[in-house]
Amino acid sequence: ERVPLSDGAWLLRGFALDVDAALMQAVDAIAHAAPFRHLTTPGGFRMSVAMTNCGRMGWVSDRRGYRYERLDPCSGQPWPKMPACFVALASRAAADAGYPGFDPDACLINRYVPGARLTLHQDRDEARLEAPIVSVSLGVPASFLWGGLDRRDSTQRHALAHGDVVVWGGASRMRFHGIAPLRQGWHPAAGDIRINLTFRCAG
Ligand code: MD5
Ligand code: FE
Repeated sequence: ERVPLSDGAWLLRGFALDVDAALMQAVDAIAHAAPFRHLTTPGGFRMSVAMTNCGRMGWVSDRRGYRYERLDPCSGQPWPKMPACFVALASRAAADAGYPGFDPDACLINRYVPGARLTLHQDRDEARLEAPIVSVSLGVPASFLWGGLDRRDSTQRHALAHGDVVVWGGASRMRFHGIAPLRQGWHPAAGDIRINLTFRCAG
């Protein structure tokens, strides 16, 4: 099912369900090489969401700011390679939403435990803001907060369930968004956590 969310954004409900086991297995392999960690914001707060990356570039945050880095600061090594099943799914989803030729160089992987949240923000650290972001939800469902182009704009909520894919392009690319504190839940493939993959053209 393909639901238009607004100007350039599409919810592809259940789009990743046929490859969920491969995605989860790949996340485990990536986390083995580049463990999930709680980054610090420039303001000095520890993020409740744990993060890692794969691909040529990875998103990091510390006291110096937000940015993309070619090397994992924890290991000094390049981020793990983006698995073929990740690239295939992301480009298939983008094409389905009207963005053919999507070729992401970064995949940020977010891990939410119960209570973890992502406060309202914009994704603006990518070099190519004209490219969409593709996000894949796995595990426990989340309540996605969707605002406007100004932080003070009112927010809508959308439930994002296991296997849902959202393609954020066009005018929606720069909208403020966040994730409400994760509710206690259980998913057979993931346990009590939620995983979100976001594919970006960062470099
Ligand atoms: C998540 N992650 O569920 C969300 C999904 C992040 C992040 O926000 O930065 O890691 S990505 C949602 C997104 C991306 C780009 C634009 C918009 C939403 N939007 O216009 O609402 O962990
Ligand atoms: Fe974001």
